[in-house]
Amino acid sequence: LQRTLLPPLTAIATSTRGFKRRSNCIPSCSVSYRKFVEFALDETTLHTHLIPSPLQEKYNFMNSKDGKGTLSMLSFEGAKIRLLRSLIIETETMQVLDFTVFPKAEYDIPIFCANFFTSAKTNIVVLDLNPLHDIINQHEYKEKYFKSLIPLGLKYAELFPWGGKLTSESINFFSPIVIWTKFTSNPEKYDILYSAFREYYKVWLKLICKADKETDESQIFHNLEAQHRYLTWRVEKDPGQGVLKKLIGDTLAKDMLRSFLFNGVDELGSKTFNDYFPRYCCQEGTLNKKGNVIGKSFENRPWNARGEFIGE
Ligand code: BLA
Repeated sequence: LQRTLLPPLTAIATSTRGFKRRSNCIPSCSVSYRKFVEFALDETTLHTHLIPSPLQEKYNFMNSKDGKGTLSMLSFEGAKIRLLRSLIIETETMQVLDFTVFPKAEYDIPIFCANFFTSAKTNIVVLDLNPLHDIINQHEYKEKYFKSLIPLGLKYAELFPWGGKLTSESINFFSPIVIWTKFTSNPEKYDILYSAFREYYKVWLKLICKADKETDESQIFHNLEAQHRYLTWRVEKDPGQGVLKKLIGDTLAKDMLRSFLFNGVDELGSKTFNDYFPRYCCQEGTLNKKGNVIGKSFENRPWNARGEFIGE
């Protein structure tokens, strides 16, 4: 089935792969994130059946406003997968991958998250199995999913040094094996990033394959609310928003964030950003758009080699 779904992507790939970027090649074009998505889809369909998401019809391909860039979107659903979606942005100066898989609320497994931003100068990378529940204070959830993965995290923590300070709230959405890094463009690093992506994705697939369906209504609600909180955070605070707005304009960018990238934010719950993140509320009670009431923290990796949180 997936093969029959791939042609649009492949067609787009062939039409853009050989195009003029090649002649005025800049460092950022040494990477294409298409093979990452192709790997993930192939690997997923080895284990489970994927069907196209209803979102696919509306969100598939767009040109940027200046006509120089493309945005390619794919989305699927599966028996245990609420939404698997990817966005690839390719312009003359930048390559972006935003690939996330949201499990259904009956499963408390982490959210798979790969966000890679590549420009001529720099790469900004987040690759993680974002925990659904608090792992800093909740040992049970951490033991259940992350204990056995610490060696994997350590291997890549050495290859990809900590990317430095980040919005402090983000750390609650990251796991002890998060790869949060920045590096200057370099083909070897992309190869390592590709292996990391494949390893992390395979590990995540194992988790979802093994996961038993939750039947306790209150636990399902707890999972649902955690996913809604996550979506609410990302719709509001995703650092990629500025780039998206520049490429396709405010209205389309907003629509893409709410209805495609973080689909579910308007359906899975009714709490607002202020309900979930009251500390972000400024004095007048309106949201601080600049984003940094809490500020940036964690200059260094806040987990030790045993995967224990050592941030303040
Ligand atoms: C920067 N992206 C960042 C940073 C993080 C992330 C932590 C560092 C700056 C900061 O913390 O504000 C990513 N943050 C995440 C993720 C989660 C989170 C994945 O909380 C999940 C819970 N990045 C993208 C996309 C684009 C992008 C799609 O994922 C572009 C379309 C760009 N990210 C981007 C840019 C920066 C950035 C340009 C640097 C600019 C900045 O720091 O604001």
